[in-house]
Amino acid sequence: MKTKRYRLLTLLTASFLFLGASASWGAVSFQCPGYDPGVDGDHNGDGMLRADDGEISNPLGSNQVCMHLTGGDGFVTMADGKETYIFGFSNVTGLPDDQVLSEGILAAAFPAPPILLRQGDEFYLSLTNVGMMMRPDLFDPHTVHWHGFPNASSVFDGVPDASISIKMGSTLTYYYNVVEPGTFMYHCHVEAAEHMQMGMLGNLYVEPDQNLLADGTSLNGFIHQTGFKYAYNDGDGSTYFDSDYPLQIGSFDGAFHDASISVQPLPFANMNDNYAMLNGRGYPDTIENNPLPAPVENGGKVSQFEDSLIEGTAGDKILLRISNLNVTRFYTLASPSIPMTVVGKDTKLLRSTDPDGAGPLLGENLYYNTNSVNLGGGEAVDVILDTTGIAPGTYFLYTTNLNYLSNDKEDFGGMMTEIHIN
Ligand SMILES: [Cu+2]
Repeated sequence: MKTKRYRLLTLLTASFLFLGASASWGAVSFQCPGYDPGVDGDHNGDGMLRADDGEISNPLGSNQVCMHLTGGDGFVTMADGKETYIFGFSNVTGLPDDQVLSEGILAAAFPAPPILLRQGDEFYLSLTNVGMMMRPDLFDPHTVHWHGFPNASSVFDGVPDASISIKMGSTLTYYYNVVEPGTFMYHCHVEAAEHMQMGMLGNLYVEPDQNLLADGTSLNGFIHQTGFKYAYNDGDGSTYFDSDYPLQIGSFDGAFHDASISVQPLPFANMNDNYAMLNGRGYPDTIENNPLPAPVENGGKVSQFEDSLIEGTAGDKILLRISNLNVTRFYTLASPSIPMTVVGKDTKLLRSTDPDGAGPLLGENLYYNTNSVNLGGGEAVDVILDTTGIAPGTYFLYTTNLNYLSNDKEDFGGMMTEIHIN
């Protein structure tokens, strides 16, 4: 009884502190230089504001891109129907500052909103910490750490010990000069084992210059054709693809998430994931080509936007941008029917440097063919599926850790999706 009363008192005190804090700090501020909230907006609905899409009136440069995220909590629905408590990011780009708290609270998305940039972009990312609505006793800060990004300034690196972390009710704008293409990923770096297990993980990748040239112009001796897309600046067209799919592999420990909402000691030493997922869903939710319905607990806010259904026409080259931000284990992902060619690893084109030092493009080609890839936390690979000669039909991409083809106790689920070839 004493404990219960104490907990209630703590919650009430924390709530008052939170309300007081948000009122007195008033610190939600979306910093996007040249952005005119009365005129500008996310016209193409990609969740970002781009100067070269005409979405920022007076940008500092033509490659300026802005985005506004919140960090907080919310719920997702596992493929077996269980509502699960998460920490996460949500996208509030372009919202008036005075609506950010109400829209960002209980809106945590899993995976986090995807970030798609182009080589040469200057990226302004504002993060507002809206607090944990279900855990007013928690005062956790959040950050954005762009994994694998060569950050010149540790201030913007998001590692709390070496930079700034963002307290409840506050906003920080990160700045990135995007110099390298490839498949990256991002996550909150505060109490990383906890905040990452709880869901603060997102897809992030950068298109290479080779995609962005005018028709007929060349880069590294390679002539560009409008509309053609490549994974890297390969100089020979060998990373060409028709369509690309970000695939975040990972898993949740349901008991850890339950302990987190019921204010129990967190079982770090026993962390044992029982929901293996692709883009935050277990099969068959992975092939649901729409956002999943909003969990009841979220008050109607949708939290699972990304599916993993892969579609193409026979002959297509399909690029899979696979990343793993899981905190517990390695996973293997296999495509037994459609050959995989690994062309990139951890944001690097798989090619040796040129022994003459004349340039990396002249090095030895290190691509390899396989039918499975194995990734630990923090690793990424770029895989091209070549569907030449593949008969139309349904194929599977799944983990060969066969016990993870399940949604907790429900069999035939977990880390699996379908490839539909027309
Ligand atoms: Cu966090």
